Parts: sequence; C-alpha cells; structure tokens
Amino acid sequence: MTIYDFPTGPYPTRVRIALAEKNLQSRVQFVMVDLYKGEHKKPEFIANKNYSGTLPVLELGDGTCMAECTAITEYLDALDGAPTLTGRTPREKGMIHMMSKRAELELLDAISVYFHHATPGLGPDVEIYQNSEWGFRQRDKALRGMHYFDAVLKTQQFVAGEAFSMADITVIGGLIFASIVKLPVPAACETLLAWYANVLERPSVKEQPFFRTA
Ligand code: GTS
Repeated sequence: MTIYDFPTGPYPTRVRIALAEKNLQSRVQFVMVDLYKGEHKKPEFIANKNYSGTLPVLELGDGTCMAECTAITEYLDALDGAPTLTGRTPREKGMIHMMSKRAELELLDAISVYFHHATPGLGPDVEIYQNSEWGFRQRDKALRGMHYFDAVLKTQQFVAGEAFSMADITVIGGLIFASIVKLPVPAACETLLAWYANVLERPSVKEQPFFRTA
C-alpha cells in the first residue's frame, strides 16, 4: 500500500496513528506530497489520486485510491478482522463514527477553515480564495468544540466510550492543528487537557513526526 502523505500534517497524522495502533507501518510506503508547493492541487493529483485535492490518500496494490481519514482508518481497521479503532458491535461502530464526525465538524475541520481563511495558510499561491470572517467564525466554533469535548470526557474515559478509538484520533488531530495555528486549549478545559496528556503517552501518538519535530 502507498500513502500520499505530508508527515507533520494533522490529517495525515490521524492515519499514521491508526497504522501504528494496528502495527501496519511495515506494509505501507509513504510518498511525500508538498502542500506548501500546492502539489495536492495539481491536475494530475486531482485526476488520479483524490478529486478533493487533500491528503492523505491510501493507494492499494490494484490502483484503488481511497481518501478521507475516516474511510482509510475503517479500511485499515478491518484488514485483520479484529477492529480495535472503529468498533466491534453495531452500537460501538455507530457511536465511534458519530463522535469522529463530530470531532471533524466541531473541532478539526473548523480549525482547518480558520487556518486556510484567516491566517496565511499555505501561502498566496495555494490559498487562492480567503474569507477571514468565515475563518474567525470557525475558530470560535472550534473553541466551543473544545468545551464540548471537555464535557464529554468528564463522563467517559475516551471520546466515544471506554476504549481508545478513531474518535480519539480525530480529536488528537484537532489539537495538533490547534497548536499549529497557536489556538491554545482554554485552561478551563481541564479534563480535555488531562485526556490529551494521557493519549500523548501512547507510542502510536508520541512517535509521530509532528511530535518529534514540535
Ligand atoms: N476530509 C479530509 C480527510 O479527512 O481526509 C480532509 C483532509 C485535509 O484537509 N487534509 C489536509 C490538506 O490536504 C492535510 S493537513 O493540513 O493535515 O496537512 N490540506 C490542504 C488543503 O489545501 O486543503
């Protein structure tokens, strides 16, 4: 398998954490795509790898290209028939999917919009349209999202229940992006901060290029 990757990016890091949790790293080769050079927006990449022009993309041996971190994580988790990240029972699967989507909507994707619209983002050659008002609204949404996940984690050990899952990985992606854009988690979100300190101790997380270079 090949992964088109930007090693320190919050979204690619989600898939890297999933690979490490599943111990699948040796089955993957990484191909770096330089976001700051806009390589992910080149017509060949859009046509052949990912219509949405984002990373990561997983390419299978038969040439199938799969984008979207959740889809890639679900695929990797199902490979050995022993899912540990996306749930075993219908209830677990549903809750993990919902909480991961919520972590995208309310935190990670919101910070991404802030980065691309209200900061220099990937630079003027890549950021051809910016709407700073929209970006700042999304930043404020992400701050509300941090308070929401803080409240969730007061009632359960992990984001989607009592086990580490894809939903935790998505929130980790959100907090990575928050640190890139220098949006600190409010000190009042003590439970979220404690959960983050705890998940940062997992080898699958702390060995990621983002944490090694941060
Ligand atoms: N919904 C997609 C997913 O979940 O995979 C979003 C992927 C995404 O936005 N990836 C970022 C990207 O390609 C990579 S990174 O910011 O985490 O490094 N951004 C470039 C762009 O132009 O949007």
